[in-house]
Amino acid sequence: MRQHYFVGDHEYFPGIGNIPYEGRESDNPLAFKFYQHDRLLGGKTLQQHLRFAVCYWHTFCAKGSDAFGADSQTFPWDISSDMMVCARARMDAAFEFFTKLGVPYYCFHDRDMAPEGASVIESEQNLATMATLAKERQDVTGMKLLWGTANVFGHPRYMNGAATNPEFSVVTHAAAQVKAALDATVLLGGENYVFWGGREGYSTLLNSNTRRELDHLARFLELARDYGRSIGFKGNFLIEPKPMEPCKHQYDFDAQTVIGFLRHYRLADDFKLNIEANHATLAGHSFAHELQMCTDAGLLGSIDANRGDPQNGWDTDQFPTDLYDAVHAMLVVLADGGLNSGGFNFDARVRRESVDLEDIFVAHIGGMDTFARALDVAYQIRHSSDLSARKLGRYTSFDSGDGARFEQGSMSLVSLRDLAVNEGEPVSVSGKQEWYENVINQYL
Ligand code: XUL
Ligand code: CO
Repeated sequence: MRQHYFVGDHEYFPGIGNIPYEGRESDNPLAFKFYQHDRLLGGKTLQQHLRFAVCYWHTFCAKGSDAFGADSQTFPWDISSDMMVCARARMDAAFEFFTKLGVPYYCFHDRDMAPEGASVIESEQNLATMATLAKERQDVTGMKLLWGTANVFGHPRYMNGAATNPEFSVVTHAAAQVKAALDATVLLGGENYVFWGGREGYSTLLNSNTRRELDHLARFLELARDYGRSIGFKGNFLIEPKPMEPCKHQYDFDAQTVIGFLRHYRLADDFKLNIEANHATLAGHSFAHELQMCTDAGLLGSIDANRGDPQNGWDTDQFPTDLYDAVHAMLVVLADGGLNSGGFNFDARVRRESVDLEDIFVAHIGGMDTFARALDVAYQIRHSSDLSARKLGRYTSFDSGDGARFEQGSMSLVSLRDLAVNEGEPVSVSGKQEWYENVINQYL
């Protein structure tokens, strides 16, 4: 039986124990119906396939406020006007939650874990203190850090950007935060380090030199990489694309934009991408499309698992429950050989109206069950249906003869033209989209 953890005699989630696997027949809202962490599938346990992570920010910091209303949720770890006292209590609650839920990983921003101080030095000390405490908790529980990051978008000093701010003194503050967050990530054995460029974009071209700002962003990332490597960070640096919100236009718009940026600035050896489902849909793409663009480039780093709302045009960060969407995502992940050093981080929050602490458990259980089930379905589709073979079969005309020579680059435009003349009109070949779609439903 796995051990859950709480400090002293203070339990933040009383009445909730380790979340068990009870199978599909169970009516228990606090049990997994599909996620059985030690079940083997294709030589790996579900835990190894899915590498779930809980995020610190939505789960232990966000309290249900929106643009029109104040916090709707109260947390028992907000116990003092001294923010460091709250930070310690929040960390105890977080590790109790992680271990009761049974996830192997968590993720954090500097400011989720430790409050900003009155100076750079005080902020650094706050984070170092909390990271040391987190290290102790990790050692006791076996919890691991999937990634750390710095919140260089929330403070008003970043309103015109962090690394892309037109004012150099703001860039230096972003650097101070990223340095401290890298120090904490390395101390905690973080497997990745994320950059989400919340304010790295512009509101109007009238006041923005986009070329200079992009150069500054690349230079900043280069310096962060060099510092990270100098202190022993061996993991991937990850960029998390998002097209808009908070900026009208963000420089890390979508996967292909980021891949082009990384290659242009020669950063693609150290940086990969962290794909978030709701960011994909905001960019007008599907979640699976963004994952596919990354795997095509060999640059899929990790995943922020959530979903948007089809009727809303903003980042609602809901827990993923759409099985159909999750199956499409898992097909791409499995075709890429799995997540490697990435994971499924629930960058998601319960709704403003979900005010019971239990709701946080229920939400994560739902997300984990969704991906566990999607993994199973996608695995069966890959191994029992002939979907992959038929997809491969669509391209056989490039496997030999002139098609193969074209792929190898040994044909000219004129020789292609001559073949068109000689062979006449091609026979039309069905794309069979409906057949492919029916296979998904057959296995769901
Ligand atoms: C914002 C978002 C962030 C990043 C980390 O939309 O997704 O929480 O994941 O900064
Ligand atoms: Co995210």
